[in-house]
Amino acid sequence: MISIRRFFSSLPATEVHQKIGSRVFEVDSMTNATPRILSKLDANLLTIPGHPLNRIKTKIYDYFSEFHHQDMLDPIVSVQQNFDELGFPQDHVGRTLNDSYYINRSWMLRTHMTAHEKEMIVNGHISFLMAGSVFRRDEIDATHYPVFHQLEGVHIFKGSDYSSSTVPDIVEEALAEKQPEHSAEQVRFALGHLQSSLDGLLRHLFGPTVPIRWQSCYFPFTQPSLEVEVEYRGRWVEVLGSGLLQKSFLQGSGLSTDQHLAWAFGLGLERLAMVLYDIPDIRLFWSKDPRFLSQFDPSVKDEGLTFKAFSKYPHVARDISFWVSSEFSQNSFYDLVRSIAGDLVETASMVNLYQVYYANSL
Ligand code: FA5
Ligand code: MG
Repeated sequence: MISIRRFFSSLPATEVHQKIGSRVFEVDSMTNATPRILSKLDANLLTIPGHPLNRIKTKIYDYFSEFHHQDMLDPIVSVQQNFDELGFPQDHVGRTLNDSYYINRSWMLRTHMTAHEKEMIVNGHISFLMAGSVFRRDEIDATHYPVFHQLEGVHIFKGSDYSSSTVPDIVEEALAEKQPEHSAEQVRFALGHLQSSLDGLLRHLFGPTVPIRWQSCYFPFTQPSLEVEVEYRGRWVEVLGSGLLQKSFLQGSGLSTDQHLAWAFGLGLERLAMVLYDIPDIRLFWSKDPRFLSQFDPSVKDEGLTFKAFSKYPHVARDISFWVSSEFSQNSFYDLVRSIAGDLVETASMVNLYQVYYANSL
């Protein structure tokens, strides 16, 4: 980030603009995106071959092979795109400076990939996926990081698509939430299609027997809205939000009145990767440590791949040699380590034993 000061020396030299990438933005009272957060804009973890997020993204693209996909959308969006056109009420907590990163009062770092749905639909896409980084001001712990990645999917039905179909079990209570413009049959059909697509995706990722739980929830831009949890190694993890897009949103995106049935979902890629590869801390996705990167090298096969924990302290390699007397044993060495470094040393082990004999020729 480079600050540009006013050219006119008569004005105070306060920073009124900032340059981000090739764009210059005005700074105002809403600006709260820090240089550290802005430095993450170019990270592009999704494009690193072998990285766990890249692996999951690719599996999802493979599963929805008919869908157009896009993962190079600019993470700086307008407040209009991120909130207004999706029907977020003015007092929604997501809009606050406490929760979101603003470039200024008009521009922000997207908080979800849904911000791009309208531009994709306006550009004529009917079935599409979008993956990218999203930004939320949040607490600091092993499951929260201010930048994470979402993959969003949208499918718009054509008028003829829902005349006849087999309908799997759907969340019955969601039917009661239907939009007035939709008939009960349309909602059954579209929710059935959504649920079977996502159940299929989760089985594709986690195996055919993974327990999946659907429940009603709320998003301003979908109705009914549903979220999904999967149980993996004994715990339920919320992996995605979904629903039928609001008719008003679809029409605002330039669709005709008979194209008012569409589903959408947005899932958290870190959540899926943490579960699938047994990665215990969300910060590891940003690691440049060779002990992480080597485990997710593109040459490492995906089948059965799980993360092997390593010390949170960086690896330090030192070759030390010294003379010892014949009374010195392996445990004498460990005691020496303990008395000098205390608990800072996590493990010490013998990797090699050389016995050196000296012939006394004198
Ligand atoms: C959304 O962001 C909606 N835009 C999703 C959506 C899209 C709904 C289309 C309907 C239609 P939510 O805030 O719940 O919803 O986030 C979606 C997913 O992102 C969550 O299910 C979770 O997997 C992931 N996620 C949310 N917050 C975090 C976080 N702090 N850290 C990691 N992953 C997160
Ligand atoms: Mg949620």
